Amino acid sequence: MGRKGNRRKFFKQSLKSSLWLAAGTTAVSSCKATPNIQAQYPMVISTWDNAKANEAAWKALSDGTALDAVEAGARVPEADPKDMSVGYGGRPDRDGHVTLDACVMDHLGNYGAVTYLKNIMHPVSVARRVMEETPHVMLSGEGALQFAVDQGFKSQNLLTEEAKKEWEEWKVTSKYEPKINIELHDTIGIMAIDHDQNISGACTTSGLGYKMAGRVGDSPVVGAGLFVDNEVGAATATGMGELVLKTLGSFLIVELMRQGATVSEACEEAVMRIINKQDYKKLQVGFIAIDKQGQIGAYSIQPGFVYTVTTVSGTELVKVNSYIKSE
Ligand code: SD4
Repeated sequence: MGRKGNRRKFFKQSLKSSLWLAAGTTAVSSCKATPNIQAQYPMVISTWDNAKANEAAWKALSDGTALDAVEAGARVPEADPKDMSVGYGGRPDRDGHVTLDACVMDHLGNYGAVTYLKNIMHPVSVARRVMEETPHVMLSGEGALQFAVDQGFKSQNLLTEEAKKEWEEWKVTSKYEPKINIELHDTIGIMAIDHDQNISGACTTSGLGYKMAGRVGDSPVVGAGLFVDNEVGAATATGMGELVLKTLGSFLIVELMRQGATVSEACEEAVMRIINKQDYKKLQVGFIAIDKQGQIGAYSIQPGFVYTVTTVSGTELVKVNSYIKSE
């Protein structure tokens, strides 16, 4: 059997061993504080409780690249109307418009992003097209929408009845107050290492609920919401984008790793930059990162952040240590 045949066999076995996942999402109460996972690849890791996204990514890894995997994974919450911070069903801005930010970055250092994109369910796929089909790295607003439509993406209303109802209730007081860990499906940052040990990442979000019209967060910005350096590793962020943008946490984490920090140390340092310089007390930011060998690190400001990791041994939901300890 050739290399490809061996790979397929390996993947059949690994998919089998992680099939228990397909039954549903792991309950957070059963998640572990320390993962049973040795540094290894292939692997998929995503922010929050995103087992279904990881499953889709893992499947895509069987005969695709890390880039195929992260795109496939990110598309799952984008299409899920129940996930109210990503894609279809996402919370709108103050004016009732769902506006989406997303990016992808591959092992060659290529990057593509869309910001403030309306009416397209899969911004992550549009971001990939920006990367692959244009001479640019980022398209925004009307231009991004026009490009998506030209590329064959369907334009549709993304505001679900449920999100609209919540927004109308919010309008009664119009109190702008981001909630910590508002739900366990949140912005997804997803990273994968494929069989060739190449790393890619993606990040996709509808941003902060009831944000100002025109607001763009960290998620589509290279070095803030996501950064991949195939020689070293990758990092992605979730939470209050303004804090991440002011400290460029994902780039910082990868660069610290390049200079010798462990993945965990680098994540902790990125959170400490926020703690030391910003008003963080009522806000959440969480980082997850991997190195080239598949070693995982994560850290957050507030308790309650989790990540989901999938390897040949299956999928685990893992609790992240935080600067502020739970009571
Ligand atoms: C943003 N970072 O737009 C995103 C939102 C998010 O968990 O990650 N929420 O600021």
